[in-house]
Amino acid sequence: MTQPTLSIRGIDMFQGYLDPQAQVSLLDDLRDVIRQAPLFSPVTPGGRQMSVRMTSAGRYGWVTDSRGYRYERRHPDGGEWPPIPDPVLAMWSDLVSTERDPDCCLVNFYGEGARMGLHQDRDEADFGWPVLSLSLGDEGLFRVGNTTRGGKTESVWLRSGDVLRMGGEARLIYHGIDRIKPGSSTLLPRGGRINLTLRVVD
Ligand code: MD6
Ligand code: FE
Repeated sequence: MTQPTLSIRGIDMFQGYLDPQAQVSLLDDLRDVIRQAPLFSPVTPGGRQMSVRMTSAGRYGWVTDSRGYRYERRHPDGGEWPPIPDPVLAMWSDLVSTERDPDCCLVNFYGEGARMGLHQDRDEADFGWPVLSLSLGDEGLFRVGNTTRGGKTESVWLRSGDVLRMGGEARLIYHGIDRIKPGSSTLLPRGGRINLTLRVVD
């Protein structure tokens, strides 16, 4: 069992979980995913365009539009979501469970200026399963709050190759990305940050 390098408010961090070579290799797999299921700019139910662009792999993809936040079996363009890359499934087996695979691998892309407001991950049927996330590319400032809105928060920089596991009491903690640090990684030739989040949906 891999042990966390740091824990903040019950969220386990595995810093440097993926070495640079594994990151480059996974990036190739992600290019295939994005070729099959192009990144799109989601709009919140309230009508705001998100600054992050996204797509998914797996049985389900996470989407948002005027009809709400939800999981869908197909990409907004009508195509099927591609399979979750093997190295991502291996990470899940190591850090979460060998009992079942995740249903969804959400791919978030942050260009310069992109951010993600404080939110809970609560569109899944069973909060007994943790959410696992991997950061690639430029550093992102991750803010961690509480299981209810408001209160004090703490922040930590997520670097390329870092993994977070949000389970147990921490499963419904509010969290978000305040900003990225452009130029802090050379992994992506044109810069930016990619975050993968793995979830059991139903
Ligand atoms: C991000 N992450 O790192 C956004 N959610 O870009 C998340 O929203 C997230 O890192 C659930 C569990 C872990 C996460
Ligand atoms: Fe989240």
